[in-house]
Amino acid sequence: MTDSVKPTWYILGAGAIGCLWAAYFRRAEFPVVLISRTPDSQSTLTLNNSSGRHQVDVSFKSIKQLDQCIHYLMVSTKAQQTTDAIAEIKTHLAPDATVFVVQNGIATQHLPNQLPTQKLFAGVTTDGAYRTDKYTVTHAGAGQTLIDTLTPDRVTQGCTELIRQLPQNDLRIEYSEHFKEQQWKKLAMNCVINGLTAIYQCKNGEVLGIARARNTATVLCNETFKIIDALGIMIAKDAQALFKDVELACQLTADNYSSMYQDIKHQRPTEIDCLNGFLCKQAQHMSLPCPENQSIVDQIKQLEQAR
Ligand code: KPL
Repeated sequence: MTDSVKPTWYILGAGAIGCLWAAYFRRAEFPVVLISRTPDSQSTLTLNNSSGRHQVDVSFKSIKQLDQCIHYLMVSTKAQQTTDAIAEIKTHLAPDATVFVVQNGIATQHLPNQLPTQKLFAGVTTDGAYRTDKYTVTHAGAGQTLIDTLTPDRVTQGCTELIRQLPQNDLRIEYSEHFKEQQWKKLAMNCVINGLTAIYQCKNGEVLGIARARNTATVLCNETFKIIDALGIMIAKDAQALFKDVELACQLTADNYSSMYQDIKHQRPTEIDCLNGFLCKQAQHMSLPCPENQSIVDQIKQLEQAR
């Protein structure tokens, strides 16, 4: 493929991150199809970011409406939906398609078996984004997206070949040599920020200013660090360093509403089982106590049920 020919990216999961990337793909002149659950006649997305308000044209399609073979697929569904979403779209994928999964949580290990011939990449992002309606997304915190391949045996130039096909002008996208550690560190940060912002119903930049939330964040960092450390994964020097990482993420995405806050607000299922719930399971396997993360799970489940 020559540099001037930009591939069409299909995006499965039209939430905040899916819409954000769709808008940036379009600004970088890639054709984009956003795959949504139901057929949609809409063809524009509005993006609000630090440089203003931008309208981009995007094609919306349901899986049933897909009539072309997909060569480039980004998956930005909720962590718990990824396996089912990929199963649904699998027959539309070219055997050598590039599939790029950007999600919270750790559950990407099984994907090479689910898609045995495609080139798979995973990403973790600290970009903060929220939608004010289905077609309007705000980029509320400029973070970074770290990527790595999940199938090194199926790609020739590792992540460079993927990065060339991504919107690099507006987003910071980098290959990470220590991707596994980054994925776990992001999980740890999500275990602290997401639940607390949903419970205290505040923006990321406000949560550590609430005394009780700050105290809970400190004990959550201690517990989370111990569990991940016991798994032999080095995400930070110590629990204090993890707290500093959380603090920085909150500052960088100060104006953002975390994905869990948004899920509770819009009465959608949250990712709690793939975040704090997942961490509690790891702790149980090692017979380690996990009361702080369990308490976040319980409080979020209560909020989900209160719908
Ligand atoms: O990953 C996020 C999320 O909301 O899920 C952060 C980085 C905390 C941004 O809000």
